[in-house]
Amino acid sequence: MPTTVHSISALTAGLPLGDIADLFDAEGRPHRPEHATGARRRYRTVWISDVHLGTRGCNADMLIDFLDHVDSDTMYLVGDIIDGWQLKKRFYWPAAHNDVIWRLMKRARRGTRMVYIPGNHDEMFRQFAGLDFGGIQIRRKAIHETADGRRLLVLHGDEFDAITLSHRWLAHVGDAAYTMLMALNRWVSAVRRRWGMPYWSLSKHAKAKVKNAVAFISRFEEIVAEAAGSRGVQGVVCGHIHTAEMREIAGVAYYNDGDWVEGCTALVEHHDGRMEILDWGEEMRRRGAPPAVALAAPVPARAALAA
Ligand SMILES: [Mn+2]
Repeated sequence: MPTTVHSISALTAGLPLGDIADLFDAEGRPHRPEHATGARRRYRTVWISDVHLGTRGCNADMLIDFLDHVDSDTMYLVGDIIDGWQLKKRFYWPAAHNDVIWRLMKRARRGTRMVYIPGNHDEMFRQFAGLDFGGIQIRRKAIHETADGRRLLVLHGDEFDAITLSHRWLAHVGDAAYTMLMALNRWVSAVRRRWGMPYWSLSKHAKAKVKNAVAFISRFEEIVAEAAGSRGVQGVVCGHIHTAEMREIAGVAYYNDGDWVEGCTALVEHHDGRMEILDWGEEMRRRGAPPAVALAAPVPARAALAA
C-alpha cells in the first residue's frame, strides 16, 4: 500500500525546489482562470512529457490551453515536467508555470488518475517513486493497459542514453536551423571566395550533424522498442528526445508523446484503444487562437533529410 503524502513541501524539503513547494500547496486561484469550456474533449488516456517548467523554452501558455480543452480518465506525466537542472542554475518561475501545476493538481482532485514518472531533468522526484501525493502517483515506470487489451510500458526514456551513446542535443536541431545554415553556407562561401579562400561547405558539416540527429532518433526508437519487446509488452510510451512518433518497430508499438518546448504535442488514447498524437500548435491554428508563443521549428522529420 503506497504512502499518501498530501503536501509536496514534505517531499521537497532539502531539495533545491524549496521555493516551489509553496506554490504546490497554494489553494488559491490560478493566475489565469480556467477557460470555461462547455464540453471538453475527453479521451481514455493522455500522455505528456518534456514540459520543462522553470525554463524559458517551456510553452506553458499552449499547455494551459491544452489542459483547458482536454480531459481524460488517466493522465501520465512522462518526465521532465519540471526542469530541476535549470532551476538550480537560475530560478525562473513565471505565473503561467504555476498555473500548469495548479491545473495538474486540480485534475487529480477531480478524479483523473494521475501518474507521474519523473525524467532525468526532474530526477529529484525519482526517490519518491511509490509514493502518492495529492492524488498523483509517483512511479519509476508503469504498465498501461489499453482499451483493446494491449500492455504498454511507460517510461521517460533517458534510461537508454548510455546505450545510444549519442549527443542528445543533436536531436534538437530543427528544420529552421538547417535552412538557416544552408543560407549561411551560401554567404560563407561567397565571402571565402572573395577572400580567395578554398571552398569549405558549412552546410555539408551541418547536414552531417543533422543526419547524425536523424540516425540518433531512429536508433533511440529501435532500442526502446526492442527493450520493451524483451519485457513481453506490446508497446512502449516514452518522451525524452522531443520527437513525437507513432510507429511499429519489429512488432512492438513505439509511441513518443513529444514535448512542450519545440513540438507541443500530446499522445492520446481514444476510448476504443486507438492512439493519436495531438499537435496542439496545429489545433490552435485551426481554431484561430492567437499564437501565444512563437513555436520553435519542429524537429526534422526523418524523410526530409534523405539528401
Ligand atoms: Mn529527458
